[in-house]
Amino acid sequence: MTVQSPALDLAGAPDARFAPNDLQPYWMPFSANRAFKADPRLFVAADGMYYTTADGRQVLDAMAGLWCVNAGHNQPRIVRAIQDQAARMDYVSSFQMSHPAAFVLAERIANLAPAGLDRVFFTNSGSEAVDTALKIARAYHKVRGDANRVKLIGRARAYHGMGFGGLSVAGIPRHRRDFGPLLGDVDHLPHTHDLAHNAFSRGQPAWGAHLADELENIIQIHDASTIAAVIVEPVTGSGGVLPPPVGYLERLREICTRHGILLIFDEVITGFGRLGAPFASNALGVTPDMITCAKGMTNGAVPMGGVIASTAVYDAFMTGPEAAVELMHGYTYSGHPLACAAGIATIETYEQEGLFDRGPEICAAWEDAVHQLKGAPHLRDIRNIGLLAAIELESRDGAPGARAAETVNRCFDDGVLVRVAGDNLVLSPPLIITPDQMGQVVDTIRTALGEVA
Ligand code: PXG
Repeated sequence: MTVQSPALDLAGAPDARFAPNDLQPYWMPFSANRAFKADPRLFVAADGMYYTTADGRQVLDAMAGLWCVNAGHNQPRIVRAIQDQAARMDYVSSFQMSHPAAFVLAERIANLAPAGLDRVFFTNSGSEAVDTALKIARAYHKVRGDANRVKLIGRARAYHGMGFGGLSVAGIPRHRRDFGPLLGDVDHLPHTHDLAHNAFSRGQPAWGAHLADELENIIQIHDASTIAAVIVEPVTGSGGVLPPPVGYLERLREICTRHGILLIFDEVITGFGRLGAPFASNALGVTPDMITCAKGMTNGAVPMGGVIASTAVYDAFMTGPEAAVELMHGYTYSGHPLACAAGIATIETYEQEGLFDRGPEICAAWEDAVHQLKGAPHLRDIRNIGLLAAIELESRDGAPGARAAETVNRCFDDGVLVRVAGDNLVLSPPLIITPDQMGQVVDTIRTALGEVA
């Protein structure tokens, strides 16, 4: 069926070349294309906490774009850095050549990451970061003469991007369903969400550390000598914001170390300030062997991702002939000059605005704000950690997710951008959100919940 696009009011488009005549050619990602094109939702400008829509409305961005604009939109320092770099040098390959900013950014990131994690491999997205980390894990064991270690362990409800590697270790069934066969040598831990034990937790739930022991069972089945790596999001993000139970990540760390298995934290969402510290690993005091990151790395302004590896992992590769390529992997745009310029300016912005230092204070205010929703209609759970939160709603009979989707649409009409994940409203505002804006988010959700059936 062809849907005719309605006429668009594009008063906000800066240039006639950017005003579409036809919405059909663009096959939109993760979108209901026909519904969107029948009723388009276009944004034309952004600043700080707000988007401006094509019809001139201001919308408070309670999602930091898509979990990425951690310092708020159009930060002047980042905008300027991108403009300057584009005018100076548009592109240079990273294969057997490079440019200074790539080294500066790697050094800055290494300084932010927990001690021992100080080698940075650049990618262009979180998906590429995850696939890169999984490949490094397998190659690491191989280069050390342990080539039998190939199996990868993920977790239920996990999101690790859309590459075949990331999808294979991920645990959101609807994402995996249409694309098999995925990688075969994979198993999954159970997730940690159980409302009988951890409903309405503030921060890390007290119950659930023992669920990490399931890794011991998985190891028994497969034998440790076949397992390359375990990958988890320290806080499950897209799967509905599930903070780790107290002690859970520590146990995973201990079990992996004992069995010679690499532990990868996928910090694509939790990295760069989301938990009030540079990484969740810093905030939660557990250090993996590799961190994958993206999103907040450039404040969303230029696509970029990366793998932060331990010195031990890196050093394992630095053993053959010096003229030989140690890792046969990389992308045309690895360490792209615009992304590196944006990345350096982003870290400077986080530091200048004190977003890491003020983290604990902002996160405490956020926790108080979202838990004020308790008592609103249809609620099953409220949970939070850092500047993340999920409001879980009762499912409507036979229509899972419908009530949450309607609520989110009402919030948008009332000027607040919230995201839906199944029956959850998920929130991930920029770290510059003020107490008043937190209040607006909560009031808007409360009103919307009062209106939906
Ligand atoms: N890992 C994690 C933990 C993520 O959240 C990725 C990897 C992949 O990153 P890229 O840059 O390749 O998209 C992500 C991305 C949603 C949603 O609906 C979340 C993401 C992407 C798209 C939609 O919450 N996270």
